Amino acid sequence: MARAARSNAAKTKRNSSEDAAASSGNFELRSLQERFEKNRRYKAEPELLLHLYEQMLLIRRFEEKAGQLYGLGLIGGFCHLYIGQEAVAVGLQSALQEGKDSVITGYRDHGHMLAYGIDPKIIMAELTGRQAGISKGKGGSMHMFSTEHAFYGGHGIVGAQVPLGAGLAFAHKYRDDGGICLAYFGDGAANQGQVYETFNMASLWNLPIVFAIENNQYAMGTSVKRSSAEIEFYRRGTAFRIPGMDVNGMDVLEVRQAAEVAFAHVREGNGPVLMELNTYRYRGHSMSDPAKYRTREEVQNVREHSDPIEGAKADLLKLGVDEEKLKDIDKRIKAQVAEAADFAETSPEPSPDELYTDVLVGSY
Ligand SMILES: Cc1ncc(C[n+]2csc(CCOP(=O)(O)OP(=O)(O)O)c2C)c(N)n1
Ligand SMILES: [Mg+2]
Repeated sequence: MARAARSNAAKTKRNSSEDAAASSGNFELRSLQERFEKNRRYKAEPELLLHLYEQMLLIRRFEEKAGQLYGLGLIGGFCHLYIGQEAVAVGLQSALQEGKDSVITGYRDHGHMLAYGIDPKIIMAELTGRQAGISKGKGGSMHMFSTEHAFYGGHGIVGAQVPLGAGLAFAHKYRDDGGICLAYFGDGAANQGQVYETFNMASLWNLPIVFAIENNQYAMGTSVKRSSAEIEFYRRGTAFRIPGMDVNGMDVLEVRQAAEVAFAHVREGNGPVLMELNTYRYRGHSMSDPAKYRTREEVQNVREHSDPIEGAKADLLKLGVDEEKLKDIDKRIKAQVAEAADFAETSPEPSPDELYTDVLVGSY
């Protein structure tokens, strides 16, 4: 009783216009999910679907090649592959306005760069530590960056990109440039405290940000069931009045449709949205993962029944696209990736002078 009285007293500290805003009908936790459920799949023209298919296939072939180069010792340090998750970056980023909107993610970032149409050669050159790489060969797999594309990394510290993403969203709002920020993070990162501090501030300040949780079911060797009290990650914004969306991240058209709904909401000035993209990584956490925490059958089952590329292929065939055409696309992409690997193996390493550039030194 005393507790209720205290909390009521605290509430009266708000002024009446704040109260009106807080209790207005604008906040409906399930409103976006309901809108999205009316029509879960984007109605793509065959040309667009073909384009999304090509992008997903490019990521798959690129990552397979990166895995091989790693095995040959040509890539040093960490390397986290995105195989299995392709529909997430491709579906979401296809609905962004490139250069105007900003993107930020963790260390599993090659696919997000490729989804933006960034040249595979300079991404592969980054992996092999060459001067021509997108971070001049000094960032490697986890630290890809391109201000030109408003792509702000590539972060090795789990969860760090979430508050940084809120900063980017704050800049969009402050500059009134009409952009939104798409901040990706994993199911493991979603258990960090800084994520919820960010949710609070982003919601309070009505920031134009989409929080995209790529739930690939594992954080290193720990399954979401072992680590998380609430495994419906899209509900995690509830306490902060952030509407959530539960999306099948293995279906590129479903991801695209959800993006349409979420991005429009954020662009209209309604504050953040939290999307959970349910997906799966086929490879280990990084190249050094022995994968003892799951069975081969589990992985095989997802590959056979939910593969995003096979799904898009089936849709294309239904739309009357010729199977031969799809085979030609695969050949072309394999050649493009082989060329990127050649470039990455043969282009020069950064000169020793580069040790002294892009380093922040200053007194505070
Ligand atoms: C602050 C911090 N803690 C721990 C680590 C070690 N670490 C690297 S990746 C990872 C798991 C993160 O899993 P998740 O967020 O689900 O992303 P995923 O790797 O599945 O894409 C951990 C614990 C780190 N890099 N940074
Ligand atoms: Mg994960």
